[in-house]
Amino acid sequence: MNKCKNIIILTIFVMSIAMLSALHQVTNLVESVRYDYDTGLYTAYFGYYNPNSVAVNIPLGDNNKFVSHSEYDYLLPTVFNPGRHVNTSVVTWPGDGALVWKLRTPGGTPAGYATATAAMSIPFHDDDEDGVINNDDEYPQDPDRAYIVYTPAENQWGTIAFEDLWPDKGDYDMNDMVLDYNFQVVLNASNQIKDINASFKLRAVGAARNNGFAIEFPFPQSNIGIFSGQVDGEEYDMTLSQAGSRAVLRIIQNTADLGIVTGNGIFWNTQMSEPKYPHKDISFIMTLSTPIALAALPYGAPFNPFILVNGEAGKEVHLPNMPPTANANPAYFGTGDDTTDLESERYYKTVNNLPWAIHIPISWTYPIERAFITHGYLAFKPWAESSGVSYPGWYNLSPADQVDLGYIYTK
Ligand SMILES: [Ca+2]
Ligand SMILES: [Ca+2]
Ligand SMILES: [Ca+2]
Ligand SMILES: [Ca+2]
Repeated sequence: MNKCKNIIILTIFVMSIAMLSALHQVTNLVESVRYDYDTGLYTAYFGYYNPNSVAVNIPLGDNNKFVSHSEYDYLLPTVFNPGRHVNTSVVTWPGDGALVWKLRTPGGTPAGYATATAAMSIPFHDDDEDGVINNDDEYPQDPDRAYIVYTPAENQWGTIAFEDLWPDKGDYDMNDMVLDYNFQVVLNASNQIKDINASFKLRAVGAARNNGFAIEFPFPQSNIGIFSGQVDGEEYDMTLSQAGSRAVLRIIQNTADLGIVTGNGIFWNTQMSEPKYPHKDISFIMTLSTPIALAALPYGAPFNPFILVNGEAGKEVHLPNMPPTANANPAYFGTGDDTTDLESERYYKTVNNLPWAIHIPISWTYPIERAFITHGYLAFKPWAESSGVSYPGWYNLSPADQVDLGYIYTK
């Protein structure tokens, strides 16, 4: 019995060694250093890249510390999630010597320390010589990057919500897929897009159908140099493809793929009587091989998002006034309640201009299952019918007389 136990322990020990030796070193880096003229203090932004598919724990101490500045050690991460993470430590210091962060992954290859050094940046110098002075440059050490444009704004979420019964209005509850988003578009000194990074929170799936979610970008797939996607901190296989001259990124293959089960009258985060599940964190990073001028694009962030109804490749539902991709099946256009007409560039609206998808610059409180959006948000219909002229703030929970909370998911 004891021998058997020893063998098991030995096996586990050998497996642990094998797993450890397969670990790659987590690398740390300085994203930027800023100088504040008012306070005379410097602020360093650190990040890291964990190339492993698992999170790596590195406690503070010899393997994870600032050299000669241990007073800031508490700001360092100790859990390193897979993938690239930016601005994970923000340290403001008086410039009494460089901040040097040393990091060693136990058992990681290559062995030894990874080092990230934040030197005092002279604010009006242009260290990377990209034409943007250090203090205006979000990436003062990177000549390929200078600015970040956030949509809807830094540290703010917007919402995209879909109705999947298109081309019919159906129950028009606009909660069949609800995602919050924040886009970070990184520009070089010439205002050309270098990276497109995005974060999403999948908040609701009020659909019996198993829908997919994708975004079309106004440039070809061949211009995407680096790409990776994640769901809940794990690598997730998002597929890139080409539709006509544009790239399509399938972010969610289908909602069942994310472990979301609906049906038999039960939906995901749209019924007040059912449990509320934590949202799914979804993100991607994309780097373009050849930067393209932001001003030359037909549309910017959040670009051209759409759902694929029941995962059907050609059955796309886009925001109003946004075109279908070249892969959409035109047989649906102009059927049911839809009045899409490609020739006159009229897309995804009813005859009264009601849409099947909406884009809102805040994290929106959406309707409950099978409640018409027009019943929950009384100003929605006149807003849509006026093509956005009347009631531009229709999506807010105030004033109270424009909202019926009995039809809204407030859980
Ligand atoms: Ca610069
Ligand atoms: Ca730069
Ligand atoms: Ca619906
Ligand atoms: Ca629904």
